[in-house]
Amino acid sequence: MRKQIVAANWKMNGSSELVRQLVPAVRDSVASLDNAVEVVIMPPSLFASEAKGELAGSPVMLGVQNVARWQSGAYTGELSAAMAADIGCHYALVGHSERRQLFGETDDIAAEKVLRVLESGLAVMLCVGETLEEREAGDAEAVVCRQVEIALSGLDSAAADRVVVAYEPVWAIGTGRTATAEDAQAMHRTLRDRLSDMGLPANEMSLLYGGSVKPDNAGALFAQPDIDGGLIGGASLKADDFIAICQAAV
Ligand code: G2H
Repeated sequence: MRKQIVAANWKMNGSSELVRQLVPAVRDSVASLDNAVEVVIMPPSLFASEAKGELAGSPVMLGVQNVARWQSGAYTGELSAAMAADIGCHYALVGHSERRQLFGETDDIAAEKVLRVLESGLAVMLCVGETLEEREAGDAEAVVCRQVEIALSGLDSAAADRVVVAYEPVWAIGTGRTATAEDAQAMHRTLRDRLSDMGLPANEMSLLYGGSVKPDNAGALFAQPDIDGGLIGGASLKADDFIAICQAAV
């Protein structure tokens, strides 16, 4: 049985007040899910310690949305994977399309970050996904497979149990457009086959879908055989919506 995972990516949203409101609400609601779903909250890093405090004793996990590709040193403004591990995070996102598009992160940089995350003892949530132009050109599968191959090229298969891949078609992010459950399933199947070709234990690895997941489409997406949960942006900022999405993954 693969782990079902629902992760909240707050992006650059929220405040201390939102941490105090939303994190306890999620913590208390998912307690009734009996660990059937691994729930992860990734607030802005400045609020991670405060969120960790709210999660004391809870199985809800904490993550960061980005890490540096270096371990430590003179990199003003950067935060390392080791620092995230130090304050009790379990996960780090790598390769989100907003990092790729707005901050010039390449597949090679994503590969370096994957290694830093795994060296620090954290689990990595690697994001991949094609743009609309790439999909319309018929290149979606090739793009997504290239992204995963390069980013995971240094991966020792023994660490695969700390690797989650999130397929997030760029055209579906924050747009209200979601891939159909069938299209998303097809890409997840392709990804799983490619991970297997890479010598990884693909059938044991959780693959998430992300891109405008909402309470009303989560059930159909999560019912697909190769979709093991979701990475949730906008809807993770509303407690009721996020909790409903977590419940849809049971
Ligand atoms: C995709 C997703 C979370 P949203 O970026 O990573 O955001 O659900 O707002 O499309």
